[in-house]
Amino acid sequence: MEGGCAVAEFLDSFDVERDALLASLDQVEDVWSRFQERRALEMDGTAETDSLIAGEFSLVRRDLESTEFTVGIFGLIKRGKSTLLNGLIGREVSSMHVTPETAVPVYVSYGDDPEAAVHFADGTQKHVAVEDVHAYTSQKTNPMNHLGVTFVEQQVPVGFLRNGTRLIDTPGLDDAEADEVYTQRTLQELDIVDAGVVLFLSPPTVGATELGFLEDIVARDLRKTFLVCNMYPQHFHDRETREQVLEYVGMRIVEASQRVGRSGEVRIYPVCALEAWEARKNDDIDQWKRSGADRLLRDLENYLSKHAGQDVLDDAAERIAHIAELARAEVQVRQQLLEDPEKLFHFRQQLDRNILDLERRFEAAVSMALTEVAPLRMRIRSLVLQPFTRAKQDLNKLETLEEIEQFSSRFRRQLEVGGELASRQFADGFGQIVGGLQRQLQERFQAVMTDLAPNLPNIRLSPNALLVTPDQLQQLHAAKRRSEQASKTSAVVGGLSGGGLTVLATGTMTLLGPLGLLGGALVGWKMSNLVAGHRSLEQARDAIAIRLDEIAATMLQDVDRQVEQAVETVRSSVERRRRAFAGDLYQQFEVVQAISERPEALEVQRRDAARFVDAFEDCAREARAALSGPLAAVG
Ligand SMILES: Nc1nc2c(ncn2[C@@H]2O[C@H](COP(=O)(O)OP(=O)(O)OP(=O)(O)O)[C@@H](O)[C@H]2O)c(=O)[nH]1
Ligand SMILES: [Mg+2]
Repeated sequence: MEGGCAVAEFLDSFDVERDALLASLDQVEDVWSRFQERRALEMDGTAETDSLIAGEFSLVRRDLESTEFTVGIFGLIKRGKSTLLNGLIGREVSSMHVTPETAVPVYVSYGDDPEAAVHFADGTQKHVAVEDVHAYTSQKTNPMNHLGVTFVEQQVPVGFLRNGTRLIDTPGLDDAEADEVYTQRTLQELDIVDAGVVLFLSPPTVGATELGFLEDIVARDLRKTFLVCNMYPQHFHDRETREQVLEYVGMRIVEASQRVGRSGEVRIYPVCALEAWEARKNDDIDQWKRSGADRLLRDLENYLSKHAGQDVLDDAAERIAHIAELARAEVQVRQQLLEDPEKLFHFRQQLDRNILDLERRFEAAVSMALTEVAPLRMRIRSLVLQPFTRAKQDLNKLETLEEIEQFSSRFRRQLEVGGELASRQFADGFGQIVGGLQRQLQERFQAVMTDLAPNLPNIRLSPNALLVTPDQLQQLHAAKRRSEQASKTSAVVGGLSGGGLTVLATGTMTLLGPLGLLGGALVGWKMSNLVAGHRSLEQARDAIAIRLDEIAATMLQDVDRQVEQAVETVRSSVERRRRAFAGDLYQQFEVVQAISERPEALEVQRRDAARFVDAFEDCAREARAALSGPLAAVG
């Protein structure tokens, strides 16, 4: 049933806006390629330079086309998370049961045909039939996750997921198998998802665990948190009882937020997840509305399109306008030269000087920025080492081989989680360093352009333009895949892709790879072999202590290697950008020189340049105007 059809309204408007932006991107690209064709004709056989503008086209297109909004569903065990997810989707994508059920995170996103893949801790994945997914996600068939699954991914043809919304069901936070580090890690996901749905149970008590959990939740971003009081029918349909329950729960939440010093509006949605699920099965729209899921879904959609979605659109519109302005500036350089070809010689000398200067300044900026990498590397190294220090202390307290075995599986998880935290901190830290570098380079770039043609309007490059070339896009994609895998692998619930993308979009292509995965896998097979091979407790302990050191050393080597790679990527991309920039300019000069040698062509070319300047100006205006359409009316 399309109980979600009313819901799709917001997404439609997002899609309309996105299509409008893609159309205006096409337009700029079209004008640009006509301009390039001209240039190619004039240049007669000169290899095309690697233009800043061409690189930007593919980046903006990618960011617009691959939008992803992640909504995580969180809560203590048996709060009806899976039932709510299934209700929202209208299919049984996650199994439900009265006893602890969800053993691993379940990701659901859009696909024309239903499809499922299971991802394992060793980095492998396996495609399975959608009907067989529960064999991996259920506590019954995969108790204590002995299959080593990190998450399960499903694609379903459900309309409202089509714009890239991804839902994540998570195991209960207080799952007996989970330890503190695991729970903290899940809670951190709340910082990364675009929106979080947090479930509480209605029968009117909020226990100490739930209250503690609540404080952790409300200490975070309240705006994107949708608190759901999942009600059993007896409360749900008796209006007075329902209000009392809501008031009670509401008061506990307000108190909790006061304790952690948070203020702001707290929204609580009374929902009956079971009823929502049944409404979907029975295709009963009235029941669906009564269940409260209707309102929750609408508000969620509304929130996503107004915040996460609007950010994506605004950013793209601005970047498209910038590309058009950059192109216009490039034609304007040519226009000015055509006006007075006598100046060409003078300009060229000036450029020679400026380029040399630029080269020196770029190099200085890069070296300065990269000195900040050393302290960051130290921080990451100590983060990676933390679990080892604790593990060595714990090891001495273990009394039996069984305990050692349990210890090894717990340690493995801690390592995965710790590794993932390290990756994320590295991405943040490195992103800041690169961001600072970009700002400096941009100023240099602008200074050269202004020196060269003082009458040009300010040229602003999007932050990507200086550091990323089209052939680096591949690296970028590889890094993104790695970072996604790293986050999904080790976390209870993934969703780094939202955060990962943001980091990458600022030009960082250097997230640490799956450290946690590496550590986890090392511990996994090395430790179990050790325990099996040693009959005495002492021997096993000693062997493990030695092995821990080995694993730590391997991980640190991996950190160093990856940090060096990151530094190298930045260095070489700055160098490439600088060369491309100079190449573009010199090419312009050559074109103009060729034209000015044929006076009869000069007039035609002047008119032509003026037309291109106008065309790019129109493009920039239209890109900005594309957003003042339907969505602005909604907001
Ligand atoms: N009566 C009633 N039962 C519900 C409601 N929501 C969920 N349930 C039932 O509660 C049980 C637990 O639901 P699940 O969806 O498996 O809960 P969960 O939070 O995913 O549980 P874990 O994954 O084990 O943490 C199931 O038997 C559901 O049918 C509700 O609103 N009313
Ligand atoms: Mg569940």
